Amino acid sequence: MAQRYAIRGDDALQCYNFSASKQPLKMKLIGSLTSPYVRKARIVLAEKKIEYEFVLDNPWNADTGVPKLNPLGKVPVLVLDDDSTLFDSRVIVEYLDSVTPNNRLLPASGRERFRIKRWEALADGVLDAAVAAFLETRRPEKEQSAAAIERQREKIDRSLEMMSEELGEQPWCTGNVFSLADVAVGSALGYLDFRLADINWREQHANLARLFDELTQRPSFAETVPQG
Ligand SMILES: N[C@@H](CCC(=O)N[C@@H](CS)C(=O)NCC(=O)O)C(=O)O
Repeated sequence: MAQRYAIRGDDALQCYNFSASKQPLKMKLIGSLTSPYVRKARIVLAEKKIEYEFVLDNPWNADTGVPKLNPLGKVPVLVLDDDSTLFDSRVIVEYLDSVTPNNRLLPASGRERFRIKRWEALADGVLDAAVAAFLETRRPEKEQSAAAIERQREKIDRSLEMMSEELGEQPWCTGNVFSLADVAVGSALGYLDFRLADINWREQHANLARLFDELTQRPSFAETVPQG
């Protein structure tokens, strides 16, 4: 099994590592322009300079094809050259980081790898809470629960507090090197601006604002700002 994975990794390297290559594009990312989890995958694809086809599909639409690719009915889904699929975003970004040595975003092993994965879990948890709070506000007004929204917002507040404390004055989340932690945190902060703009995280956490400003200068972030 491990060996097959390595072979697929090598194939992928040959197919996708050359942006000027005439090879047909075989990797497809299925997702929407609003999903922050899809954005995370798109940022990684851009940072790693991997060519792919972006197939727009909103899993909330009645005619969505997403459940055929992912029984959970969620995006992103990555369809590989042999038509096998990968989900969710954490699995996809780890796979993408492994198929080419360009701009590594995660060390292959060791404590630093898990420190970065913990940042990603924290940022994705902010997204889960923000998505839940946003969806609650989309329910008919008399069915909405203020307590449910508040519970999610407390998770966001506590997590931003931890991010800010751990970032401190470092240039990037885990120190001097840009990593998957920054991709995940940037996607989460961008989503708060997009869907829960009344959360004034910039005023409370000036260092997160400084990090976010730096991230938004990168083409990978600038080209994937949520729309819709
Ligand atoms: N943990 C998943 C979360 C993916 C997710 O929840 N995606 C949302 C879009 S923002 C979705 O597809 N929702 C459709 C649904 O829940 O039915 C990941 O990281 O990929």
